[in-house]
Amino acid sequence: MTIEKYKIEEYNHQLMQEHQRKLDFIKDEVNGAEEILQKLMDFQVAIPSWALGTGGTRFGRFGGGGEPRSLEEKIEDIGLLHALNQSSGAISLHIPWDIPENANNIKALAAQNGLRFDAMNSNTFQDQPGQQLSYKFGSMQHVDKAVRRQAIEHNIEVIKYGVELGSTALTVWLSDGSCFPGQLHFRRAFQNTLDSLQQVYAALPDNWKMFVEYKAFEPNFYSTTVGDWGQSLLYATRLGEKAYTLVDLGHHLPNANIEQIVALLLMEGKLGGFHFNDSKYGDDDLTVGSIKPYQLFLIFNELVEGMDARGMNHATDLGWMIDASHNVKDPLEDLLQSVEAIMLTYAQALLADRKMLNEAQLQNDVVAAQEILQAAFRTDVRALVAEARMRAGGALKPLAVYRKEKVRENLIKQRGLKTVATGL
Ligand code: AOS
Ligand code: ZN
Ligand code: ZN
Repeated sequence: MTIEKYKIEEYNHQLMQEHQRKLDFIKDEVNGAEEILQKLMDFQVAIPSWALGTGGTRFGRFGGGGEPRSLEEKIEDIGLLHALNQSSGAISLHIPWDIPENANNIKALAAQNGLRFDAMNSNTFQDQPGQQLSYKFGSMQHVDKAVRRQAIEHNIEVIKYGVELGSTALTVWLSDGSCFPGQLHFRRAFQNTLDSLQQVYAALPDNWKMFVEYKAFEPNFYSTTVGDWGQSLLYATRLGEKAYTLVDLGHHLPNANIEQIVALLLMEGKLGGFHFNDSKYGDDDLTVGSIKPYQLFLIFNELVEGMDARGMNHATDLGWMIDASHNVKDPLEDLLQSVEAIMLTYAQALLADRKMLNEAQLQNDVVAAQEILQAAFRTDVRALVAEARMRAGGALKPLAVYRKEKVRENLIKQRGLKTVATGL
């Protein structure tokens, strides 16, 4: 299903008066509105191919229907999101869930939908039908060299698919670790993992990056072999300049100061990519900004400050992706909400008066520092984000158009009620 451009324009037209009034107000309030608008238009967040279907827990899964049945349909779904918000112009694939049978056709379809290929993801956390050796006790950390070899070869194959599609990054998330004390020799697990990663790294094309994603727990519940940013940074540093740490917001122990982690990784030039989501407890993979919007703002504040300090391009120098799971919402509606939350928070971070903040910090003026940050966080930037979207050809209110156009109902009609997308 597609939504024609003229339809989006019609919906925008109906809202124009109200929008203009709000836009005039905010443009009056903030400095550099045009510059912010341009940055918002440039900023794109990749959608993972595995977030388009209903997610589940180990207790159950309640599908909503109309889920994409193939890579082509996944691209169509993301194309739809991108048509509405003009901020989801990239797709992140997972192998073997998304093996492209014909890379040229897939590339052409993505281009038609205005999408590029973001980081490729490997999968050594599940055994696939017909797979020779099991990952039950880990992949790259495994005590058996043959299992490690299998995991290495799989990652090299993922790079090969990525090259065909024009991707330039590999994200390695390992579920390796242990469930019980004594199960694993920590140093040996680290060394085996490093050695395996080194062999994958050696197969990276020159213009590629490798992202090493960390996670505190799950599916292993006693130790994780890439468990935190310290371990990820250690691997990335040992691997070389093409290797970076990837921060997934849901992968920390409770109350971790993620903004500080981000600041230091950026300082070291070792922050490579981001997986956005939100959580109340563990790796809940909830809609971005739905639980802790102020934390998200503080993270964006460090991202903008740290990237500017290094002269980095906000839109292209880091890999931005949503990594979420949708148990009760329509996945596409949830993704629209997540992208909106990211854009709003990015806009607020761009507003923060960094010069004043720096002065307050140097004066130890704690109250002023808080006021400056909260003034930005409390600014209603919705009209700015909507304006950027409209200028790029998107909808002022993407979610409203999605509902008015009865997208889910149409997808169910086309694809059926019982379809199940590959993913988690
Ligand atoms: C797993 O928890 C990680 O967040 C991964 O980035 C991702 O969700 C996974 O690769 C998808 O299966
Ligand atoms: Zn992730
Ligand atoms: Zn995760």
